[in-house]
Amino acid sequence: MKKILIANRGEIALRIIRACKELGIKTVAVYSEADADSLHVRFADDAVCIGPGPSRESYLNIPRLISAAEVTNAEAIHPGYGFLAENAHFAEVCASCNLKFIGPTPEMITAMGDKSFAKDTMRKAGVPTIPGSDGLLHDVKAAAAIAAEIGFPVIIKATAGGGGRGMRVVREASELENSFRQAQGEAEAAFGNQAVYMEKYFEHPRHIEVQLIGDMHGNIFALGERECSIQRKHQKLIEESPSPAITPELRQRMCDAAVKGARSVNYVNAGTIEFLFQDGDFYFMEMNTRIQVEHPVTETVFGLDLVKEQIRVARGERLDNINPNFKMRGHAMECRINAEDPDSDFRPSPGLIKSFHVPGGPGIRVDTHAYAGYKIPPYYDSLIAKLISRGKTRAEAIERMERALEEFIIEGIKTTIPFHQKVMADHDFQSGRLDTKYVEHFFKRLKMETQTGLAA
Ligand code: MV4
Repeated sequence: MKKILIANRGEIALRIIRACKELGIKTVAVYSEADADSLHVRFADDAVCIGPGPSRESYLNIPRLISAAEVTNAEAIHPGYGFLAENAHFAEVCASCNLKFIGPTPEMITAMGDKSFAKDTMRKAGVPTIPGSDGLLHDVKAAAAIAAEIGFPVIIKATAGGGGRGMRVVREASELENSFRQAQGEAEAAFGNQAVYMEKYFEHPRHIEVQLIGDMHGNIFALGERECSIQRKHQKLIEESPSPAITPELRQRMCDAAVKGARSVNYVNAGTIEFLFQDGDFYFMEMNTRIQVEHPVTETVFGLDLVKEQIRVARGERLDNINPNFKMRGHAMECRINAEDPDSDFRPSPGLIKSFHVPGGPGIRVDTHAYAGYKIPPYYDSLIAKLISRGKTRAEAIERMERALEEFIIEGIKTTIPFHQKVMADHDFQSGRLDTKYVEHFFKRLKMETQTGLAA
């Protein structure tokens, strides 16, 4: 593999270019007209404009991406995350054009993209799943029977959904019929597929996921867990590894379950199994068939380069020859620095970055495509930097994060830095008391404090 086209933009495009450089592989950047000044265009060996046209659509234009690979003689395509990373059709087109798709097979992407089928597959492999319909719900009667069996509250999920899209919580029997029909209708409108399934609803779960990597020779490794409970509207804001909730025994069981599930589908390349964790038990939720935004957290505690490993396994190399003994050390944490105003409901804040100073020093890593003078276009997600800290202990990772957040200077736009500073100083966060309602409760507490402050 001598040349890879990167079908993405922003920090992940740079991240992939870095891995390629170290492996001696040439890179091709693609860019929309809005991204002509981007660093991925500057740092790649070749760059092809896949605009003009509305900016987001450029990176989703399969014929243009394939043409760009053909004219530059690229042999493989790395999709990054988002855009076409979990598009089975794209992976298939790549294969039919003799371009290696750096990721799992189209069949696996399709299988794991169907959330009910993925859950069935995992249950049959012996992975714990959430009690529920064990397959699709065909009518209201079936929905009522399952709900009566597992008890309210229940959640109805679109099988074509995922990542929090197409879900509906039902708290009592009287709401069931309406909710069922609404869920079906919304699923049809959003995904062109009305199929839904049902689960027992957990009120205060944590989101904990296990990183996997598999090669083409049947080797699959679990690289520990990431705690991802700090999210808002299904957008993660802070991730860390290890999770403060996970004991070595639990980690072993979770990793074993994840490997068992992945093995049952002969999984190859990087993937993640998301678990819902509550009251000491974990349950399969979804499998992501891509490299994720938060992969640096795992890289930091394992001391490896996941993007390089993705490329190596795509070349057919064996993982057991690369690193037979993956081991976790210390603690890592990631804050997503978004161009958003945390004081105004995280409203996007695109525009010109007037000054930009990146923190450094011991235990700090910053993955970013931004620089002073860079203009953040309004068309894409608002991630502008990932700030990753490492420490011997969780406390040290937090101290370094606090120090780095203070050093990070970004002028001209609003960012999530002040939010992260408040979270790092929060007692609940420091003691590891987290769940998926953390951000919501954090803002409620903040509001109460301001109100009592005003009253006094
Ligand atoms: C759930 C749940 C509670 N009970 N399923 C949201 C994203 C998608 N992967 C599944 N999600 C959830 N499924 C049951 N049975 C709560 C959520 C959920 C959630 C999960 C992980 C992280 C953040 C979340 C925020 C709201 C709801």
